[in-house]
Amino acid sequence: MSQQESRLGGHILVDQLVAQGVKHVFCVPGESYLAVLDGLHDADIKVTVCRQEGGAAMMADAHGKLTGEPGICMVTRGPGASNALAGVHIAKQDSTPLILFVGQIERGMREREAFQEMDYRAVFGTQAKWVTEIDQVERIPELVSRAFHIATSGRPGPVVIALPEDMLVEAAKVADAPRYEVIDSAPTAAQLADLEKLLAEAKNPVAILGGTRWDARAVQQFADFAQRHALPTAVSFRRQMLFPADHPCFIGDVGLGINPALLKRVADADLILLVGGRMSENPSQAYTLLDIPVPKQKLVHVHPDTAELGRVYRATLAINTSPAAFTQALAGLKAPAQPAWAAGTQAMRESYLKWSDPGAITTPGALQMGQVMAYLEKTLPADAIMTNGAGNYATWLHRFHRFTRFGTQLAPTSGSMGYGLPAAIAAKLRDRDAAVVCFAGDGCFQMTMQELGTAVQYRLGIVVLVFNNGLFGTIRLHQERAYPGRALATELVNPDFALLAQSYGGYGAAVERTEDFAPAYDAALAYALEHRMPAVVELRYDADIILPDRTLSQLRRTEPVA
Ligand SMILES: Cc1ncc(C[n+]2csc(CCOP(=O)(O)OP(=O)(O)O)c2C)c(N)n1
Ligand SMILES: [Mg+2]
Repeated sequence: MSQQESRLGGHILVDQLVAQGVKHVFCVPGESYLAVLDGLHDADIKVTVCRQEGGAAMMADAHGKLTGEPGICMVTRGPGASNALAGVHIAKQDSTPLILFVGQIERGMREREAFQEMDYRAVFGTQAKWVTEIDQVERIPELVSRAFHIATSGRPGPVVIALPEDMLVEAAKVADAPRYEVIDSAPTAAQLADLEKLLAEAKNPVAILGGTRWDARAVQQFADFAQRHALPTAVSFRRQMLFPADHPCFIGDVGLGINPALLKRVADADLILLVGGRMSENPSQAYTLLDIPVPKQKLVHVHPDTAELGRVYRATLAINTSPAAFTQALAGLKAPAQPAWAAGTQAMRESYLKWSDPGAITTPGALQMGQVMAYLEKTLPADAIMTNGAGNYATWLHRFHRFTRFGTQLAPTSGSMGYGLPAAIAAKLRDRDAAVVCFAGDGCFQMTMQELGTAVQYRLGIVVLVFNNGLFGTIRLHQERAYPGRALATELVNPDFALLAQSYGGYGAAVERTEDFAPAYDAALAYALEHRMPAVVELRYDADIILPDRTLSQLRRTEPVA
């Protein structure tokens, strides 16, 4: 649009999105931002109308995770913004670039508690990297450009922009801002020399990969580096896609339910190379794995945000750069001819292979979860995108699925229930040829299952596996551990999920026995592909199954911890 022409605020805003490279917006409409919707009417931007703002914001987060570009979400004021907070919190904890646009009351009504009025700076102030309200229509290009830079640079995260309704219908003559550029830095030659020296002196190093600002090339470059150094490499909680599980140096994930041998391996290391991650509560095993503030292991911490370096752990060597820039510099590092730790890497690798073998798992009841996972592992294509929310069911995915490619995992490190379905929708909208499989607990699924309507509306052939144990199982597990026999508020009366899916126009089947899983899953997948409609397979399994290696009743018999 020519900068000589006068444009409506809502149209200027949409033109900025186009100028910043936005191709997709996730929204729930509201009367507060009609002028923006009007701008989107003629723009070259796909608009996905969602059923609830929490789902919309989660889709935007998933889009941000897959592309590295800010996911865009638009919601109305008060109630819409409140629902969207669920996704903003995920984007913060997951370091995902996301921009949430919120309709706002007219400027002249502020401070009267007008209809659905909220102070967005106060409401989102602790969750977003930046919250602003655009008061002058002429400043839309400046502030939107800034939002893209903030969301993507350093440690990526969410930005919230409130849009007063009357500002959006004012007109102005302003120029569009050019497309944003992600700000990066590179490790210095001195830092690389220090790293080379630390590696040369190490007897028992380990790498842990986490965070964002990775891409497929960075993953490959680190994998090559690990190979040259025979460096045992783990990934952080729910960051499995950062290192190929079929690589001889991959030794597992440092998260919840960690392989005890891996825990020991990290604790015993003399050098930890932490790339992109923060070693927050879950990977650090509730801040017990590394000493605070000075770990006994030498720590090389690579992170794109200076505020994260030295925040909890005092690193031996802190490098302020993105994983993508860091891995690019690794090719120049000299590798020791025959690292002393190579045999240890192989031993840890063997431990991982055993730990992640679903065939070795036996569970109570007629539906063997180990066999379910074994079948999926046999049939899933390497580029299948796997999504999940929160609940013990996710353990099956994260322990037994061998993630081998970047861009195949959408999992909230924030432990947000309800994430799997919206994430699967965002993944499929982006790549309609991709195989997309969502893992959802019965509790988890019911947080956002109304987005099945979105999946049907856009004809998205995703497969959803609903792990139905009739429980908020994770919480029941905690109750049985801490207050044995005193369960409350953790049992669920559920709908027939297969019928529910059918009522939406999708495919639905329920499975109760191991031998029925493969045909039901195959039929669901075939239906999803042929009809381009969501397919739900409900797994009804024994509620005693809570962990791959322990049942609820076993946990109940142990001593209370409280
Ligand atoms: C939005 C949200 N609400 C509550 C919780 C606390 N919580 C964590 S797991 C869980 C139960 C999950 O139940 P389900 O999805 O059925 O999985 P299961 O543990 O039974 O396998 C709850 C309530 C959470 N993590 N996120
Ligand atoms: Mg459950």
